[in-house]
Amino acid sequence: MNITIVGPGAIGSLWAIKLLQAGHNVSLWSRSSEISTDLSLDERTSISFSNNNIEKLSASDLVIVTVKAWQVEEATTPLLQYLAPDTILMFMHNGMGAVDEIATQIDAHPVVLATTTQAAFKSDRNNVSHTGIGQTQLGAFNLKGQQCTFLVDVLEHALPTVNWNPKIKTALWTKLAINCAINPLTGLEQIKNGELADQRFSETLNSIIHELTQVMQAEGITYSFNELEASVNKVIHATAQNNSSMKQDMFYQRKTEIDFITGHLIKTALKHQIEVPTNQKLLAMVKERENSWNHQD
Ligand code: KPL
Repeated sequence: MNITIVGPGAIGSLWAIKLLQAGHNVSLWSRSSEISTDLSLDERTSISFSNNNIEKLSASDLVIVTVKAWQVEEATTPLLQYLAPDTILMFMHNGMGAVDEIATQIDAHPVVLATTTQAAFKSDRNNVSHTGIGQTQLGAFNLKGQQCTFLVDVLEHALPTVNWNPKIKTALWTKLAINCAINPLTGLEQIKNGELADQRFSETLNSIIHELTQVMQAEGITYSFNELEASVNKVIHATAQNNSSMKQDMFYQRKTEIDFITGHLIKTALKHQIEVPTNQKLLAMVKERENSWNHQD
């Protein structure tokens, strides 16, 4: 297939290399003005990808957008004019709500949502490490997206394991719940994920999870408090040594994904008239920190 990866950060670069090694024609689209980008995975020989090539973009069968949730609109909409209507758009990022914001603009295309627990780290613009083996779930965003189950084979061959989930919303909410529990606290406290197992966080984590359970239930996703707590604890232990994406963003004083993680939870809670004070407080604290950097600029 002809595949373009939009936003080759850590996860995008990992998929670019794996898909190319699986035999596909892969090119990149990024903010950089260079016409080619060398990427090397786990310190092996570097591979040269063409970057920002309109001809290759126009010939794409599949465009995988791996930018952060808050960059989805600005990264995707300028590219639509170059795409054929049958080009498949796949979005893979933390958080929810970003694709809904551009739903009407992209509805002519088959649209697929992806969520992954593969972990990757980019030490600089050319080097990516595959730091954790995970699982990728795909599901349809629109009617045309339902015809794209074959993508499971394409992606599975490149970087297993990949599944089609007809209830992708449940998978996205489950990941969102884990991010709501782990990301703001690790970002604000600048601690590794594993430190959340400490007793001093149990009360806050309990109320985050309690609020999540209520909102998810209202959305038709029935997780009991105990089930959700178990899922969160499992990830805290499995990724104990990880620096969460929000911890890293806040360390480098970059804009965080909070609006599409905790922010999405709060928006949904409002819709159902559910009170979520703990999550609201965490959103306010992360925003306050973000604003303090902007004032310094
Ligand atoms: O997705 C993550 C992130 O850091 O954004 C978790 C699951 C919390 C792993 O670090």
